[in-house]
Amino acid sequence: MKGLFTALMVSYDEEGNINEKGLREIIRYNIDVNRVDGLYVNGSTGENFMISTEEKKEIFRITKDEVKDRVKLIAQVGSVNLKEAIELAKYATDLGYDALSAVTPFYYKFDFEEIKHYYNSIINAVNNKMIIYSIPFLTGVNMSVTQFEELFENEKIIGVKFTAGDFYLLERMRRAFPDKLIYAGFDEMLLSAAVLGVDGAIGSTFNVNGERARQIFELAQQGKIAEAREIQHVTNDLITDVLDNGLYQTLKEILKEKGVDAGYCRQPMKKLSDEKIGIAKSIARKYW
Ligand code: NGF
Repeated sequence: MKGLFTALMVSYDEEGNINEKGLREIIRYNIDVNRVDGLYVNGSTGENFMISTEEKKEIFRITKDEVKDRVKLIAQVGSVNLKEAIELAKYATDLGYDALSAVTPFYYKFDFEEIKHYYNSIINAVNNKMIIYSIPFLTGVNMSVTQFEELFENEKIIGVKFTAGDFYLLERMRRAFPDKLIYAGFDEMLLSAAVLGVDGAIGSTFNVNGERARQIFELAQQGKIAEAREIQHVTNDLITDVLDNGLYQTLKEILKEKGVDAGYCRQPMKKLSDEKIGIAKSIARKYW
């Protein structure tokens, strides 16, 4: 389960329906061109928090059907509706997903006992493994090393997707949990996280920039930091341009430039203006 996982984009049509053909094209592009080790399905990048339970299941089903066993699959099943999370965990496990992940429960200010109950309830309901999805800047949930340790007491909880810029905490986690899987979540900080010894990374921009991400990660592992830094610089020029223009919409436009039917984002995310579509096309020309 180590390596680079694309946080999979989903193609939606103009009315917001799942575009199965487009989704399959995105999956194939990630396997054949980006050559990632796996896919992280129904994360933030899949626009998961704006879609229904049935749609989440459909995306899990289509993805597994397209991938078969060619790359590893992680199913993000987290939800503030714990019953939904358990239902999705069972569904993805039955489909044969290699691991589950769940975002820390958000919106309400859940205390740690509630968070622990949430993770144990999901993972103890299935015969599978759990990767905690920690993304404090969106959820407001900040956990300490001691709290992670308490969660990791459940042996089925095998790792964490660490989407934060706190490198002191990341170093402390690496030191404390040498046998747990730690995935870097911010693509713009991949090199720094790789230097600290993460086991892999999960990223939205890998949908288009998987090749550079692999170079950064592997060069860092070989200790070739100066070379890796040059590629991270180019990657971050790209990421800065993408973030300025609208993250997921721009990644989809770049995929379209590469011949992939990546569709539109789900409302309430807005469509790009014609001007911004033009900028996205120029980003695609600039970096490839
Ligand atoms: O998009 C977000 C959240 N984070 C992703 C990544 O952690 C994947 C990251 O790649 C993810 O969270 C998910 O799909 O569940 C960023 O998009 C990237 O570093 C640009 O900031 O906002």
